[in-house]
Amino acid sequence: MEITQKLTSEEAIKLEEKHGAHNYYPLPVVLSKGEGVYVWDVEGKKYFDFLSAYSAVNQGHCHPKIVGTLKEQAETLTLTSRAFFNDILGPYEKYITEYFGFDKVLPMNTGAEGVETAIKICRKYAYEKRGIPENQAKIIVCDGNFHGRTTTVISFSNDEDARNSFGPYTPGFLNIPYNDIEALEVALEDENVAGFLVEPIQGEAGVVVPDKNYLAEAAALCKKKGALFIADEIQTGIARTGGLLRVCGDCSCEHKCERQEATYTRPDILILGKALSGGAYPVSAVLADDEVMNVIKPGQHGSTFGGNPLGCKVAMAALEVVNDEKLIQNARRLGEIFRERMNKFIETTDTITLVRGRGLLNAIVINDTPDSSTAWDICVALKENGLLAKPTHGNIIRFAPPLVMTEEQLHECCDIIESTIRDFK
Ligand code: IF1
Repeated sequence: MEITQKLTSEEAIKLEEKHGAHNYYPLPVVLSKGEGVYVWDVEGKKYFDFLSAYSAVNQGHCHPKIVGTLKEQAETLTLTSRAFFNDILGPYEKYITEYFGFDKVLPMNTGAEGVETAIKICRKYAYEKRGIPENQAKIIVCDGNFHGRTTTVISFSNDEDARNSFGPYTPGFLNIPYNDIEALEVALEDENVAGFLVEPIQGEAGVVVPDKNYLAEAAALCKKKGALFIADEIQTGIARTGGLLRVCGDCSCEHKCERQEATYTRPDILILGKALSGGAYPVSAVLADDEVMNVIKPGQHGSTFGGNPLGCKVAMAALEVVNDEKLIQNARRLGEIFRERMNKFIETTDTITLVRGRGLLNAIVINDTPDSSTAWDICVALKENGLLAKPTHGNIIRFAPPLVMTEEQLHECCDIIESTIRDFK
């Protein structure tokens, strides 16, 4: 395999240091190529990718079907804006709404834009359909949430780094503890509550999986009060957690998922992003039924790039890959193997205390304080041993490989993780 060595890692890092805003603290590895579950650095060293660009490359790096579609459409038509119709948007809208079982879709680009869109729809629905007085709508959100980085979205974050010194903040949000159904019930007593925005598994918080019936009960409570249940499946959706969506829960409706007749806790508004394009292009989407989506009229929301033919074509290919390669079933099966192996390993080591997750969205908790550097140091050691992962919240390491991984590769990765941790320090 030919690797073009234009820059050394050190040179690339220096360029970013000098010319880029310092808004990230990356692991010191410079990648220049990806294929399936693998990425290569500029020196040609090969790694297993256990981050998958925060679950955007569920279909694997540079998937040939997705890249092929991208190339073909890029040579045909990329962007028209929504001032004109294009011949891909309509077929895409039909495809994605049938795929997820909603009447309508509103296409956007990034996850945060999807969340903003959902918030706007929810507020407008509250004023126009539920008689909540203008400017009084409140949306319930959870402590520990991560929904993106816009000024409105960080207004209801508890992450000091993400929030501090970016005020004044957008009002209209009510924070409650995650996975606390009583707290939701109390919060919903407020007459002006328009909706409940929730991650079905909290990613940034460290892959926090709620109790079995939490999402179903939350959806039922919202329905009773007329509040909209808004699921942010930007990270958990598109097969990552062993269901088409995480709100599919732990049911065993795999055959239904395959037929796209999901019998899941149905959100009133569903937000998708990341793997909707397989990581090839920024594509996000907000789905809802007519009753809700029809509150948006011409001129009230949009985006230059949202619904562009290139993104739409790529998204259709990316969703087809999920079916073609049975990624839901693979994520579920490999996830069980991963947690089983880690649970066995935990019995033999003091370095990790817990493994948790669903499908191939998992995390291990390191036996040290959140302000220690142990998790970071383990990730650096993992990198040396050919596996890339990133710590979250100090002492937690998230493991989220592409869903195209084979069982054999997963065992090889577990071997690397176990030996790295065993040999650590
Ligand atoms: C960064 C975390 C992951 C998300 C959910 C919306 C968005 C995200 C549930 C916004 C984005 C990313 C963004 C990335 C870090 C990352 C992340 F660690 F911060 F929490 F994945 F776990 N809803 N998550 O997870 O989507 O606008 O970025 O397309 O550095 O901000 P976006």
